[in-house]
Amino acid sequence: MRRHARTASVSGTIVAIFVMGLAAGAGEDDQVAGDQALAELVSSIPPFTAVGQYAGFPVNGTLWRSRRHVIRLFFDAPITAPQPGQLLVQSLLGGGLWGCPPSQPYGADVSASFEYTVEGETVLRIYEPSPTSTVLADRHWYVIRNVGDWPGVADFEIQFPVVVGDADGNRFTTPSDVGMVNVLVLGRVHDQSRVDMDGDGFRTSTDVSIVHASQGPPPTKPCGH
Ligand SMILES: [Ca+2]
Ligand SMILES: [Ca+2]
Repeated sequence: MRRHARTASVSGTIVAIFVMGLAAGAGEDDQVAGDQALAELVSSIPPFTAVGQYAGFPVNGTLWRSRRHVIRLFFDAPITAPQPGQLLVQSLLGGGLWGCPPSQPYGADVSASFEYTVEGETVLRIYEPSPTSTVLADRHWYVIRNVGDWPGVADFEIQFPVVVGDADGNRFTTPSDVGMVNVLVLGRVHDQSRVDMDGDGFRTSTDVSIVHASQGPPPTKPCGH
């Protein structure tokens, strides 16, 4: 029998605390014959913004690249990699007939534009392989959702704004971000480095140019989310 967990509606940290609480007192569920425990989402890099959270979203909680985005989701139990469509990647829409909530809250699913690999059994790496894709647009909000189609994983909904150039993770792209990227030491960086704006694995003058061209505030979160 499949159990559907609640949709994530609090921060990743609170979810982690709640998950630990469930583990401590999960005797009843665990004793249900034939019940298969589902892996629960615990946290992510970058930190996600929860449903209903409009302000004060976490430091480094933006997607900062112009392309080749990398997101890691951390679970409390082993997982298998989803197929496109089992995990949904969609834009957040607003402005329905009555303004809020929107009549069509989500855009088209673009999960087929990403690759999914499992690291160490419990971490899902989501990677956009195309060096030219603009599937995730600057200054827009996106959601990653499991609505029951990813086997073995509890439902969740997590949200991220794209703020290209936000190296320091404060949601704005400013001269401070330029300063972080424009340093003398150029070269190879890790795959989730926030100074690598085009995701090619290196800090170069191209990254500096991208930050220069993307100065500005974060996008407003569409109402109803
Ligand atoms: Ca910033
Ligand atoms: Ca780069």
